[in-house]
Amino acid sequence: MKLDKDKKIDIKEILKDLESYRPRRKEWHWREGVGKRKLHSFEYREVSDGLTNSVPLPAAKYFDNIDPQPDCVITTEIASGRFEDDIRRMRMAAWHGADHMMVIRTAGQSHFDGLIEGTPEGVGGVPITRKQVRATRKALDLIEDEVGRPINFHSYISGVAGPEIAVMFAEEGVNGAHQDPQYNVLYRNVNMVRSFVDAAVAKKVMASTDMAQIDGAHNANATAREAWKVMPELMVQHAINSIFSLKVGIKKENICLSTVPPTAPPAPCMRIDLPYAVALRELFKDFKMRAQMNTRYMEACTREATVTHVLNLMISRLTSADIQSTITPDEGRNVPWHYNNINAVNTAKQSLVGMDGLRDIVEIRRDGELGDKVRELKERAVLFMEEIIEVGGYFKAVEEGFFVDSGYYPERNGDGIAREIDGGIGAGTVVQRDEDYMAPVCHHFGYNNLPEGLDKACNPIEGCTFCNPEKIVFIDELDENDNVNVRLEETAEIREKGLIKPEVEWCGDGIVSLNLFLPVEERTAEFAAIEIGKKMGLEDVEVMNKQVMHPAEGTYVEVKGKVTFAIDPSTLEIPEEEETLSEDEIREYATKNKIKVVCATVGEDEHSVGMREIIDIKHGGIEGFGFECHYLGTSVPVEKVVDAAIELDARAILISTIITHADIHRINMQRLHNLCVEKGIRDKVVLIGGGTQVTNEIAVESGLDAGFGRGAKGIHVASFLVKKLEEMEV
Ligand code: Z98
Repeated sequence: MKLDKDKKIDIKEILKDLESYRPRRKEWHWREGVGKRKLHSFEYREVSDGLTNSVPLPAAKYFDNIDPQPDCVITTEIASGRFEDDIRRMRMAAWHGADHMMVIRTAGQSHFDGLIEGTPEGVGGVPITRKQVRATRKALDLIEDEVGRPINFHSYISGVAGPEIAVMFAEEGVNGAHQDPQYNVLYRNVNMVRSFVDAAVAKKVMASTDMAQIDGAHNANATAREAWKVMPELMVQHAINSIFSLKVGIKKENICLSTVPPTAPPAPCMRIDLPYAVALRELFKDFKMRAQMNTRYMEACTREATVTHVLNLMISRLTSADIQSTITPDEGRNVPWHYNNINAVNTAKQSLVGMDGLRDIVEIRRDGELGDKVRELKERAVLFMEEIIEVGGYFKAVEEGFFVDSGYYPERNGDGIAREIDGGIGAGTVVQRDEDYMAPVCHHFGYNNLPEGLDKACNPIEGCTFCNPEKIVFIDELDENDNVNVRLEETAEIREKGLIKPEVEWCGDGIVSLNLFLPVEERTAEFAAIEIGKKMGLEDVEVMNKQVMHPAEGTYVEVKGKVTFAIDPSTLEIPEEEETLSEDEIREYATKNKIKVVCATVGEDEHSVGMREIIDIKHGGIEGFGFECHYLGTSVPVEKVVDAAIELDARAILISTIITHADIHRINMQRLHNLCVEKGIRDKVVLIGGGTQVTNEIAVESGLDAGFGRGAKGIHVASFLVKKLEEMEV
């Protein structure tokens, strides 16, 4: 199976024969070809191998459409709740440069005490099941062929079913996972002993397939009231999980610290966040850094979130992050939109490429303020660790509420999260293995009374599921109503007839957004916006974002709602697209042939702006492509324009006519054509009319070669001129 870039991914095809699908790769993949390379006329220093298929940044059209890929892995977090739509978003994200698909789990999955099956719909993420994972991995295998780069698939190993999930991930080719027992203890209230025992089992399994592991320290940052005060604790949390993972057998290069710049503007974030990132890099040398953007202070404004992200990216560049996470402002809006994922991936790609080689010209000053802060942070973290040992170890420290305390250690505010050693989910479920305990499976953590002389632990059972995947039991759907087949059936008409319905996260969801400025105060604006949405025919109208422009003058509001109709593409009348020549082709022709053009606003018309936009180099006008333009001004008689063309030996005449009263625009265009015929130059000059009411049709009917109306740009006119002149030469 191969994807066709002009066709949508066929989910039914992905679901076919899933029971026998095996992942082609299990290990994590860093980008290849990292280093220097030349693209267009630039020498890049921190890029990696390019993609075979991609969508470059919008401005790439000025640079031969190059699409340099930064050196670090770029993540997109996906949380729609329906895996069949997640897959489509992953494909879009991969084309824009994401190679790490992080799939958020449905709310509450950490409290399931075993694996769940089928493809139920989730809330705020997808239920992670074998079928969902296998189908996604299969789709990603096809997507990586399409973009020409391995893609890492990632989710979470947490909750009381952590070890089971780890095994399933290792079997199914999930390449990375969050795994940190402290997360369970602090945020999921899983018993601490159970959580650490489970973690050892899960980490051992993760190590067996070279999965990358991300820790959970950033959650303290996202939870603490004043996130910048938990910096010493974050380092302690990183240290506990990292050393634990290393001891269980995960390679250093697969252990990633989840680091988040702790502050965001209006805080002077660089002076706080950069020393923190430098301290981490130094303290955790040789481990990997997964840089996540700050979401603690994220509101629903995409602009604000993007600026914070870019500031975070500068820190990533300066401290060489290995994985760059991107989260969208949807976190603040509770709707994960396809294009906000893509925008966030592009923000990372754009910023990292824009800051390529920055450290070659800008140095981080280790002396003075930054160096002092780095040292201070390390000291606070080491003191924190010493106090943990002093009180009797990690479990005791948790019982005493050491973690997520809002004091800047060693200051304490007494508001940390405290847990009991014998409390929480799964308390009392850990029992010591009997002397004759035996589990004939590979990569099993801890004591195992295997018979002597075995070359593989699973020999007595002729292979475990890691060694013999045929033994994996694939369970299809368990719920006849809540599954992918039912959902696909509901949207079948859209796919089969190719109907067009707006969409933000799910096929056919019909959601659209409106941007409004309402000249009233905030609260009135909010309710007026909902009313406007309803009057426009939208259903389920909600305000997603509002921002006061001025308390009395007005409010900016973003609204979402649903449309109930679909468009049948066969009913659309789409005019054929005029192909524009490239800027280089136009420039070469115009300069080589020294093309002169006479331009004027004709009749009794004083408008000059439109014509100047088409001519002036500043606004992308035709003189920028090398045409020699002779602008005669406004209210110029048509006769004078034609005489000037003859005198200058011009190859084209551009007239602008804005006024349409009594059809004067048509009359002027006809007069231009007739005069050129009379004076014997009609077959030598290209005649073009322009103006807000002019269309190509009207201009051609009036005897000219082309007409350009609203929205026309210099390049359109220039391209037409070259094509027409070339045609006239033949
Ligand atoms: C992220 N956007 O880091 P549940 N384990 C760890 C986690 O950090 C998380 C989970 C498990 C963030 C997402 N992190 C937040 C260490 C979640 C998730 O309980 O199944 O939701 O576990 O990518």
